[in-house]
Amino acid sequence: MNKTIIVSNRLPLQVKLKENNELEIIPSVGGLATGMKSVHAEGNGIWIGWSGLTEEELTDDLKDRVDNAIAAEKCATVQLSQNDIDNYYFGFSNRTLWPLFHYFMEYTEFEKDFWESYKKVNEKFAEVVLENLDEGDTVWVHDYQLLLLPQMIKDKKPNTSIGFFLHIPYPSYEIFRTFPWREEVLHGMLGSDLIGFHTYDYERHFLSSVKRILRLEVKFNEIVYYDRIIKVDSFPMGIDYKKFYDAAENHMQQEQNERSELQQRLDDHLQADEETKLILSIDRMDYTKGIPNRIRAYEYFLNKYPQFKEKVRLIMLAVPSRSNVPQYQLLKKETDELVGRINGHFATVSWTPIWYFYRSMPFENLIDLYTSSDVAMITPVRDGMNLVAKEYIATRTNKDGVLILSEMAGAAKEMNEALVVNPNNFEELADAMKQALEMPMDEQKRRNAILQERLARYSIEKWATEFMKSLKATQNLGDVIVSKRMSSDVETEMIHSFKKAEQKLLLLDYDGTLTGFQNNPQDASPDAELFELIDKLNTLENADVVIISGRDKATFTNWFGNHDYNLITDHGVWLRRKHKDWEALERLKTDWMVNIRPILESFVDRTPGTFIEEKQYSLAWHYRKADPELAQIRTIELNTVLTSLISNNDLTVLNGNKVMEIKSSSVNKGRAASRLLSEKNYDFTFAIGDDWTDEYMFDELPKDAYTVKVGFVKTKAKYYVKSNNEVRNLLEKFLN
Ligand code: GDG
Repeated sequence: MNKTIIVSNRLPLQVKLKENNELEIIPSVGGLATGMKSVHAEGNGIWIGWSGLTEEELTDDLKDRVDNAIAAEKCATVQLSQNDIDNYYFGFSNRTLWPLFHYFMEYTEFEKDFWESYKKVNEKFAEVVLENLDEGDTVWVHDYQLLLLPQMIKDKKPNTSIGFFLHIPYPSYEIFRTFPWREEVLHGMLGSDLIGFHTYDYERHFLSSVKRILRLEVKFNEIVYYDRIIKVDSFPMGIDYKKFYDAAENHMQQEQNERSELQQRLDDHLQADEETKLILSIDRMDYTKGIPNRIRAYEYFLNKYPQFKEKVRLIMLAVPSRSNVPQYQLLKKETDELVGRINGHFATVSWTPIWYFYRSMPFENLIDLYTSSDVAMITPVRDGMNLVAKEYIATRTNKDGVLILSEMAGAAKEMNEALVVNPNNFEELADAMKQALEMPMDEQKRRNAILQERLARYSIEKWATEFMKSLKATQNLGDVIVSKRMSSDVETEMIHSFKKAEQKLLLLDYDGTLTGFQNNPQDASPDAELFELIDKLNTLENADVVIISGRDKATFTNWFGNHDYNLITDHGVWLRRKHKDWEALERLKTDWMVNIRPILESFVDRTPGTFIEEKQYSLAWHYRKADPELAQIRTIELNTVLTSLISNNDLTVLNGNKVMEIKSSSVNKGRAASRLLSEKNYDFTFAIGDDWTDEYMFDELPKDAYTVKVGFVKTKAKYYVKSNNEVRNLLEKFLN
């Protein structure tokens, strides 16, 4: 039975060595572990990750015991050394990616050693995944520590269906572009078939980077990546709603003597005065969570609305996190000082404005805090989702309570009924606190009823199921493209017919086919290896090898002047046969150019990065270096502007690969190819090309011709190869 392999940095369990030297495995009860429960439980599903113990901590004897104990939980470990943890985890993950993706550029460290370690550790994860992977399995990779993993798996096992989910924000292109290893990381992620984010904003930022940095075609939310289509979508992560709701219900029914010590203290406070209120704040101690801002805003609130002094208390739980990273130490210091200063300044004999806990608490205490607080103030400066906000609402079984939520948290997108604030605007925060503390009960209930209904419906299980469903659906995405991959069987058959044939014609497009696609057309001149290949092909008996291109005659004369090749240029205007001079296949007018050129110039002026190439019989507007979105708008505009002009002049607009070319309607590669075909009785024809203009050629050739498209796009060719890197190898086959 096919299984799903879940991969995350940490396994959903903790390994503890007890005093009697026995091992204790404590499964995590966190959101992700719950959400993945059904996926993990299915068949022989397995979860791969780090156990939390370094290689140095694992003595030989302990290692096997830990492995076995973990295997019993359907998990497998990736062994990491202390050095790996320092560089890959605390280094690249937490000092490079975490701040960068949360817009903390000033905290971001671009360290080559961190990056090298990150690559090495992702390889280690890949090895363990590959050891456990069988044909037909699905892999679901989680989070920013493993951005390179999808591609590492796909390279080795191309048929594996791979999903990736990012739990933190994906930053705007303007941030991401500063990252030295941006291409590698994007390619790493694109090893997936489905890439999921919490919100549409992260999704569009990612697509924007893919378009601008890798210059890939993006159609709505699908990326064309060589011969694959990758789907990108948003899946806002939910919580285990029932768990929090039920825990709160049980909590409400507790007798006095069953209550925790914390709850008893909270009760004392609440009973001291009818009017007294609690505002809750819970987060990991992390600079993205906006803790100092929140404290300062609370101070501002007490000054702006002094009537709340002695009536309200901020309970702040800050859970220790990554405390060996310097910025976290600074943050802790700043928080301690702020709390001290405010408490010192405002406290009275019977009131301290802030109760501050720097520790983690057991689940029961978390429920104590959620259920006792009238208001929850969750105001991160940047947060992928924020589950605390959702958990607070889930515990409000009477539907009372007010959530103040930062608009910078992914959760704000789906929690409109909360008081959504900009965490940097103290005025707004102070007013929101007042509004929350004074909100009429019926309004609280109305808002929370809507929030709860959504949270109950889109639970964490639903989130996981939806993701898996979407991942499964990506398996059919490739079907829209009709041509078949050039397989080794087809190659063998093709070479067989080639050898048998008496008259053979090979039509080879140049740019993007025989050479790679260059940003600058001038840079695409032929290299020595290509000359050698064409020279050899030219020695084949009874075979006419023709380079057929949209390039102009002058460029080809310059490049191939000294070589005895068959050449067709300007999309079929000029032909130069071996040993012969150039001959015109078409007689064309060019007087239309004076009218069209100024129009193109005005587009060049308004579209940075574009330029005009003037050929003998056509004008081309190249936009490969322009911003892809602007270029898309401009091509639509230019097509419209040209519509009336071209019909009057018998012109055609060819929408090629990042180029629009205006030329006479009566010329195309198809007509040129037909002309050659009519001259000899070819019984074998082969044509290869990457561009839209090559479609004319594919269309005109006989049914039994071998037509090959370079790249994975809609085409009239029968076969395709993945990229132009494969073209030369394919042509070599004719020589064997
Ligand atoms: C990342 C993203 C995204 C907190 N304190 C205690 C405790 N918790 C639990 C909460 C909640 C979880 O930890 C925190 O989740 P968040 O979503 O708020 O934040 P991150 O840890 O930063 O998580 C985030 C998330 O991934 C999921 O994709 O939402 O944006 O940064 O479940 O209840 N639990 C216990 N004691 C504590 O003291 N038991």
